[in-house]
Amino acid sequence: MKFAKVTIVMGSQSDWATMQEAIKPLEALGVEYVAGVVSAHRTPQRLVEFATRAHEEGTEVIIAGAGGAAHLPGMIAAETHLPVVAVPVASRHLKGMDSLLSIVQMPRGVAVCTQAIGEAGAYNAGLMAAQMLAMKDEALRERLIAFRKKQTDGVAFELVTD
Ligand code: RP5
Repeated sequence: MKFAKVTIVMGSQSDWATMQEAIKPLEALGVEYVAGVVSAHRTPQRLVEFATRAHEEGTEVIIAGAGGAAHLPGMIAAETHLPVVAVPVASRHLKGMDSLLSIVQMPRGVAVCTQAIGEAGAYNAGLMAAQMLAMKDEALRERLIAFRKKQTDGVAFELVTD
């Protein structure tokens, strides 16, 4: 089991196609990360070990993605005080509505920071994790501000027409 400042976990190897979007902003902003598989249902003891060790192992933000009966983010949040940024992975039959509703309807007192379904949600999870770390990391904050400015500057007003 590996840990980094941002530790990304997902319910299955099959989630990686979606969850790999999370590493794009982290790499662009120079944030250390690691990614692995923790399943709420198939590896419940790994989930408890991961969530209870994460803080002492140096993790500051957890990104957790899962699909279907997506209990991973909420169960991790139940076992740690660290912020958990959640990604509902699109499922085959219900297109991720099951994942979203499983993740977002947390009971009062245990919070997760739920993103959009799918790749944009995974990307934004990486961005949100960087924003959280930037609150106490001035150099990262400067890179984040420059990153956002570049994005803004890249949106042209005029439409490209023939
Ligand atoms: C969930 O079941 C995983 O997060 C994944 O989105 C979904 C399907 O997993 P596999 O059957 O592809 O391993 O637990």
